[in-house]
Amino acid sequence: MGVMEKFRLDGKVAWITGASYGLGMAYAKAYAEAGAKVVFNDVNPEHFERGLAEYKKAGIDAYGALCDVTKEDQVEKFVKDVEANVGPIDILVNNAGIIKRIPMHEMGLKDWQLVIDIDLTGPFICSKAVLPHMMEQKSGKIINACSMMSEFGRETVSAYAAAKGGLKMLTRNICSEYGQYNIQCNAIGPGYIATPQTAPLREKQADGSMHPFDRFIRSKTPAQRWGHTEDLMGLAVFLASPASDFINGQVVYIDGGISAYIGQDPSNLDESKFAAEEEVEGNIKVKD
Ligand code: NAP
Ligand code: GCO
Repeated sequence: MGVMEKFRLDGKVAWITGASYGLGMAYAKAYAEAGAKVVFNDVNPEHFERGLAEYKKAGIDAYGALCDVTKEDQVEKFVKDVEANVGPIDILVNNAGIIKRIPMHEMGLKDWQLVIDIDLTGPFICSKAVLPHMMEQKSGKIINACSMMSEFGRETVSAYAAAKGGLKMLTRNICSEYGQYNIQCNAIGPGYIATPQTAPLREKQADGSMHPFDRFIRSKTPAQRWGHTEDLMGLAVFLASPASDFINGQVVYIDGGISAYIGQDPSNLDESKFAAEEEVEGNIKVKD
């Protein structure tokens, strides 16, 4: 097999959880371009329908259904349904995730539990559902959505950091337990990417100036910009493809250099440099 062919996903069935928009949809579009049949789920019917329409518009024949990743019965039913209508799942991306930005001493147990359920227990439930087939066919790829918060803490995101730190270890454990079946489990660790999840951190202030967190992130990032969903597509394909068959249990950070850099004084940033870029990102800045 030629080296470029090793990046192809022809004939593979790729399930991306929570892929009606955002990073999940970017992964799904990349997989479709690489030859895979795309399968996705979501919980919000309106977002799901809009996602389905967007795939159709992009010329992608995606198969989807409503399914909550925290509900084992729904996930099992979804996987059976996919196996019957599309085929067994070769690639799983545990993408669905939420964040609650609440100081820990004010966070209710319900919010804590919801984040842990979706961001950590969801990947356990979905991985468990696809592993038997992957073990039987002696191949499979599981890709988890880690984060800067798999390594670093920050104010207000205790549950998210606990879940994403746990997900890093679940990644290593799936690798340890199922590597013998030629199953690779790795994680993508995105830095700060412009999606609806991070839109509140980039919103302009009432006086038109940059959000302080936007300034903070750019000053922490050598590239001085937020990531775009397209920045993650290459890695997502690589980790799903035969080109990464001997990479297992790794979190690959894709963060414009944040995790290598101590950062600079935010007041040194030249805000006018970013004005044009804001317009490009405008369409994904606000979650409806
Ligand atoms: P996003 O824009 O908020 O999208 C998250 C998706 O997950 C949505 O489609 C959402 O559906 C779905 N979802 C939420 N709860 C679900 C559930 N119980 N069952 C099924 N689907 C569910 O997030 P994103 O920015 O694309 O991020 C995707 C993943 O990457 C997340 O795990 C996130 O933590 C991680 N990540 C993101 C960044 C970043 O900077 N954006 C950085 C590092 C890691 P509905 O909205 O329809 O409910
Ligand atoms: C936050 C952000 C992050 C990012 C991402 C960083 O409030 O700090 O939402 O957690 O989304 O996970 O890698």
